[in-house]
Amino acid sequence: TRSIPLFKCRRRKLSSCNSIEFVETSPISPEARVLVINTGGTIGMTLHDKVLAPKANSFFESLRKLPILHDESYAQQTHMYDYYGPENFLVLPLSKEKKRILYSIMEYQPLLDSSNMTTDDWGKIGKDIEKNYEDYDGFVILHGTDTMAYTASALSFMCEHLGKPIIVTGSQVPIYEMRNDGRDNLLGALLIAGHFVIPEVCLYFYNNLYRGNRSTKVDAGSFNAFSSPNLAPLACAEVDITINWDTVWRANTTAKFHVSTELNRNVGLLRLFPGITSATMKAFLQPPMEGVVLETYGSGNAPDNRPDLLAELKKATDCGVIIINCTQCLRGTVSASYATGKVLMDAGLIAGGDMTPEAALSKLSYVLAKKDLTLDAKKKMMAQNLRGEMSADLAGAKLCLSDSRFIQVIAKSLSISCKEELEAIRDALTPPLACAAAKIGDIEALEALKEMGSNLFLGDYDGRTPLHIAACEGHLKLVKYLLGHGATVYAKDRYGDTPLCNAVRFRHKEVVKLLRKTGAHFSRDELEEAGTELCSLAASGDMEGLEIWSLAGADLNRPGYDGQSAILVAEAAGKQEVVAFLHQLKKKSEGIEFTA
Ligand code: ASN
Repeated sequence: TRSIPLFKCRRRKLSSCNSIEFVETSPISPEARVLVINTGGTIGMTLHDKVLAPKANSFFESLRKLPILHDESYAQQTHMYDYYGPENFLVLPLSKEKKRILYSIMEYQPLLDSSNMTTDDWGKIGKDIEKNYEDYDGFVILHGTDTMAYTASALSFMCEHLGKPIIVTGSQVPIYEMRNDGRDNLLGALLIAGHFVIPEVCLYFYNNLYRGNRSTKVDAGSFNAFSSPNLAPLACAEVDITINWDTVWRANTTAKFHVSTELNRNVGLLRLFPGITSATMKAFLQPPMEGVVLETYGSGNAPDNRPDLLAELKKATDCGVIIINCTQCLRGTVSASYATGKVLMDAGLIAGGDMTPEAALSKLSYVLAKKDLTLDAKKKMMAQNLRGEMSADLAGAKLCLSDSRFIQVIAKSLSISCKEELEAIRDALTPPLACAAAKIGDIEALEALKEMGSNLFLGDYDGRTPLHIAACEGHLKLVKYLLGHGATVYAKDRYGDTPLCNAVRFRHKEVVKLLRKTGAHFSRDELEEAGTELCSLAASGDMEGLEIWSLAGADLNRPGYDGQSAILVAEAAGKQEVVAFLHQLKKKSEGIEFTA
C-alpha cells in the first residue's frame, strides 16, 4: 500500500510560468481554512452624517493591522502570500490547540444593513457557500444583528446535508471603534469554525454559540444581544471553548451537501392581540398568502369565544393555507392543554412546538417552495423536526445513562453516583471502545454504546473516530451505520487525515465511493499533491491505486512535481496497458455523478 503524500511542511509557490517550485518551510502547525462572507451590518460600519452605514473595501486591510486577527510574521515565514496572493488570506495567531486558522474574506457589494436583507440575499449566501464548500473547513457569515436570526434560520433549512460549520456573527459596535464587540465575535466564530466539525448553521455572539434556528435578538443595546430560549448553547467560549456535543445536531444521511435556494415569499407572521377583528384576520389570510405563522398566547392559545376569528382561520386552512401555531412567549412550547388551544387545532392549525417565529417563518418559506410535494406532505414536514429547530418529544425514548450495566459497574467500583461524574466516565471510556468495535466491525457493540448516550462521532486520544477506523478496515456496513448515526466525514485525526484518506490508503473501493457520495473530499492541496502520487502509480503500473485515487476525486490530468501527467509518465515508460486504463478511468470519472 502507498501512503498519502506528506505535503504539510511545504507550500507550492505561485509562479507565472509553468515551472513548479516548492518552498520548504519550518514545520508548520496544522492549518484550517475558513471563508468569511461579509454581507454588512454594524461590524463594518462607520459614521456618515451622524448615522452608521456600511463602509466598503476597508475590512480586510483593517483586520490585517490587528495582531489578534492576523499574524504577519507567520504569513511571511510560511510564504503564505506567495501561495495565496497578498490580497486573499489572513491568518490567526497560533491557537491554544496549536492550530492555525487561515481565512479569506469575500465582501459583498453593496454591503447591507441587515434590515435591507431579502430572501434573494439568503440565496446568494447559500450559493456562495455551496460554490466554496470543498475548499474550506468552515464558514463565517458577517451579518447585521437586526435580521441575523432570520438569516441563520433560513440558511439552516436551505443547507441540506450540511457537514461543516456555518457561523453567522456580527456586532453591536463597529470593529473600528475602540470599545467594540466585533473583534471578539469574529475571533470566536473563526476559532470555532476552524477547530470543530459542528455540522450546523450557528449564531455566535457574546461568547455563546447558538443553534441558528433557535436564536432570537433580545436586546438592542447590549453586547449580549441574542438568546436561545429553548435550547442551551452549543458551545461557550470562556477560559476554554467547551462544546456541548450532546446537543450538537448530527447528520444522519449518506447524501451530499446541497443548498436549496428556492424560497416561497407568500408567507407572513401575525401576532394575535386582544380585540383583533375578523376583518384584519381575513385581510391577512387572503391570496396569494400560502403560509402563516400565528403568534398565539401562552402555550398556543386563542379566544375560544370568537367564532368569527376561528371561522376565518378554518376557511384559510380549508383553502390550503398552512398556518403554524407558535407562542408569543419567549420560552416554552405549544401544547394542547387548554380549550383555548384546542380550538386552533380544530381550525386546522399545525402546532409549532417550541420553534421561534423566525424559524417557523423561514421553514414555511423553504417547505412551501418544494414543488414536488403535496400539500399534506408539506404539512407533515412543517410538523417534523428538520434541523433541530424544535424539540422532539423524547418522553421515554432515551435510555438513561445509569441504566447501562457497563457504566454502572465501573461507577460502582469507583464509588461514583452523580450524573456529571457518570457522564465524564462515559465520555472518557466510550470513544476508544467505539473505535475498538469499529475495528472488528461490531455494529451491535456500537449500538449498545450509543444507547448509553455516547456519541459515536467523538475521537480517541489521537482524534481517530470510529469512522476513521472502519474506513481503514473497509467495513462498508459499519461505515454506512456510522454515517447514519451522526459520524462526520470531515473529522480529522491528529495527523490531519480524514476517513477518506484512510480508505484510499488501505484501498477500500466501496468505502471510498460511499464516503464520496456523502460529500467527503480531499482538500485542494491534497489534490494538487496527488499529481505526483498518480505519476508514481502510473510508472509502477499500479492500476488499482490509480482507480482508487480517481474514485476519491483526484484529477487524472494533474501534473506531478515535474509537470508531467500520469498518462505521459505511463507513455514514456511504455506501459500501454496503463495508458489505456487511464483513458478509460478518465471517461468514467467524467460520467460519474453522485446523486444525493
Ligand atoms: N442595523 C444593524 C444591522 O442589522 C444592527 C447591527 O448590526 N448591530 O445591520
